[in-house]
Formats: sequence, C-alpha cells, structure tokens
Amino acid sequence: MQTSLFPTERPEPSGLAYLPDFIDRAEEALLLRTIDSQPWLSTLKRRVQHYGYAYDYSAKEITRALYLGPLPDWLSASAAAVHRKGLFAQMPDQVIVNEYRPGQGIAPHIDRAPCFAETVASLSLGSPCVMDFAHGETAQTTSMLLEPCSLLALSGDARYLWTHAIAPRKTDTFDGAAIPRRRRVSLTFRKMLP
Ligand SMILES: O=C(O)CCC(=O)C(=O)O
Repeated sequence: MQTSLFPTERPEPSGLAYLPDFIDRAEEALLLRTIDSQPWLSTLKRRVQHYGYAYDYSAKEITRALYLGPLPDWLSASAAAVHRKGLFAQMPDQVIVNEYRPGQGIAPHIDRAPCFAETVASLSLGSPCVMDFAHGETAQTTSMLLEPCSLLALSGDARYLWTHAIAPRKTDTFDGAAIPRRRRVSLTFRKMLP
C-alpha cells in the first residue's frame, strides 16, 4: 500500500478522500464476475456500462430523460456502502463502469457540475493505475496511485477545480517504480441533481 497519497512536494487537491481496501479481494472478484456477466457498450475506445441514467457522451451530459431504472441490487449494495461512509449527502443513483485495458485511459475532465451532486466516487478493481490531476486555474498538476479495492472520492476543489484523467499508457511510473497496467475496471458513483 502506498504510504503517502501524493509523492513528496506534489500538491494534494483539497476535497479528495482516498480509502484503501474499501472492499476486500472476494468482494472485488464477485463484482468483476457480475460486471462481466452484464452487456458492455463498445461505442467508445474503452468499454462502459451505465446504470441508473445513461450518459450522453456527445452532449457530455445526463438528463432525467435518460433514466434507465433503479440501480440493480448488486450495485445498490455498493452504492449503499459508499453512502454509509458519509461521502454523499444522498444515495448515489448513477454509476458508470469503465473498463481500461493496458494502453487505454480517460481524457482530463471535471464531472459535469449541473448534472451531478457534490461528490463523485470511484471504486477501483483489477489493476493499479495512476490518476493525473490538473488545477484549471493555477495549472498545478499532481498524480496519485489508485490501488485495486480502493475508493477515491472527489468533492470540493478536487471535484470542481481540478480535472482528473488516466493517461492511455501500458506502464505507469509512480514514486520511481514502474507499474505495468493490467485490466482495470472502475465504478464511478454519482448522485443526479434534480
Ligand atoms: O476510472 C476512474 O477511476 C475514473 C472514471 C471517471 O473519471 C469517469 O467515469 O468520469
């Protein structure tokens, strides 16, 4: 486990919470099996699954018209576990599952403020990977290692002022160590705004 969230002398975005071992390896394996038994959408470079509400990637938004139905039981159990940590004022009701094969990533972005409530939280399964952050106004940058079974919650500045991204590469370097990427699957929990 990493001993500090951010390597020495890198800024730490305020509002960021990192919970290592949020789930155990058995829960991780069960989630991966369940996710892999569901249909994947393959319209992006990486495969995704949407729950609660579909995300419109061309409009870069979610509307209530894109409601898919309540979270399935297996996912609402995870959403409830996230909610119990006190990170969300209300139960998350929208989840995107992202699959990253080695070499795949996600472009720098801030989750849409008008669509989603104050916290966005991401549960990591499978491979570790480095997430990169950049402050929109000060141009500060920083990176952190997301370990499997961890939960990353972004609120405050980390949610609204810093972009987050995963570079499309096959090996990360973190604190001087090369970390080859394997398949990573993440579940990002959000609460839709009215
Ligand atoms: O894979 C992750 O941990 C982050 C996913 C993400 O940023 C998103 O779905 O908007």
